[in-house]
Amino acid sequence: MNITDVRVIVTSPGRNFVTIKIVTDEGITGVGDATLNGSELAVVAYLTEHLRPLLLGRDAGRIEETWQYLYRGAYWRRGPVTMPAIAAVDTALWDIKGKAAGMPVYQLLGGASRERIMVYGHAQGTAVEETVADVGRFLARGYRAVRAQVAVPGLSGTYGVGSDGDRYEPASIGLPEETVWSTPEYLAHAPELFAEVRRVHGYGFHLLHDVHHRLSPIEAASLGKALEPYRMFWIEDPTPSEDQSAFRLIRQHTTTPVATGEIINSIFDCQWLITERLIDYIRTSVVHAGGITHLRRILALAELYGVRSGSHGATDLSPVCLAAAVHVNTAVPNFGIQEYMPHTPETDAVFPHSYRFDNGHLMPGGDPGLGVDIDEDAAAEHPYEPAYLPVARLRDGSVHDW
Ligand code: KDG
Ligand code: MG
Repeated sequence: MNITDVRVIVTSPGRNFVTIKIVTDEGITGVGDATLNGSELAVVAYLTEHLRPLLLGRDAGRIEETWQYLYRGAYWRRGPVTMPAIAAVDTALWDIKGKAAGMPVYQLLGGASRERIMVYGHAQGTAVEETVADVGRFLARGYRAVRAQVAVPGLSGTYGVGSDGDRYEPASIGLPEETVWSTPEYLAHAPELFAEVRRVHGYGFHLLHDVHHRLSPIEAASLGKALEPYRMFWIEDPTPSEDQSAFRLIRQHTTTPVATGEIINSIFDCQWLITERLIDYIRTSVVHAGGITHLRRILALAELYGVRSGSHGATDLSPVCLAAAVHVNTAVPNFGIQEYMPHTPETDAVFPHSYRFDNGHLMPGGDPGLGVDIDEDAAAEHPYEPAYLPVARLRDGSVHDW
């Protein structure tokens, strides 16, 4: 079965997504997510100008060899632009193989290790009591795990707190929004939230928090220590995750579990974090970490060191990525948790899928392949709108990690 076409589809049903559809001479097609939030067209150019010519005429069944050809065969490797492009090709080829075999992809990965995928939802609020009430709403909907974020008084645009109720969408149309950050103000305020969440809702569910790369190692260590009484499931991205040795310092000071990896795109960028047991959860995703083939390799390494998966699943990871994540999560032995922000009905209409949410879990559908598609006519009704992620500055005007 040979590849006859690679279509790259850019659509914006409420937010931007880049999707590929690989077409074969046997009429079987497969889809892959290539969305890089705020830099979408860089991936589109890499796919259309550089990868598409390499794929036409190739055997669609040779998934591993194609991965090696696109990754090892390229002198310039890794990085946030090339890896989602390779990921999309890889994901689409797994979709095709599943359809050709008449099996859901998780069967090709070794079969189901579990019946359902535990997810965490995003509670947020502009004040502690608002977030506490939002956590209650998630628990009432059956969630077993909830991430809690609260605005820091006096800071504009705190990460994780949106203006439109349920969904936090950091990318904005036009040039980047600039937000103000102050670590001392955050560190003084944040622990109050977790104390209050546990006081009101107790300890019978998993509580998570995303620091979003803002702290120095010693600041992160002190936050981890301060949160120990609240028995967090994890603190996420306490420091910028490319600085792997920072996590050693955090580890030396706190037993609060640590997660990182949503911006990591290869096994080489988290090898040391895993083998030195500096983290508890690895958040690499199908789209940003080179597809099902490469994510599986990262998780196999992680399994040896007792590190569990906790894949990124914000709404900029499309339903195609989420479907692929559900298959990987169903199969791997060391699944931990899956982030889940429901997509809008507008997005779901463009990407019909068979996975479903039920009582705090995602359930894989039984369709052959990934069980997700893109409706190209519906996609065409939502033209691309250039958008950026925000930039953070300290009060003195200097640029900080967003
Ligand atoms: O595109 C960036 C978002 O995906 C990211 O800010 C979301 O940190 C995030 C999370 O944990 O979902
Ligand atoms: Mg995050």
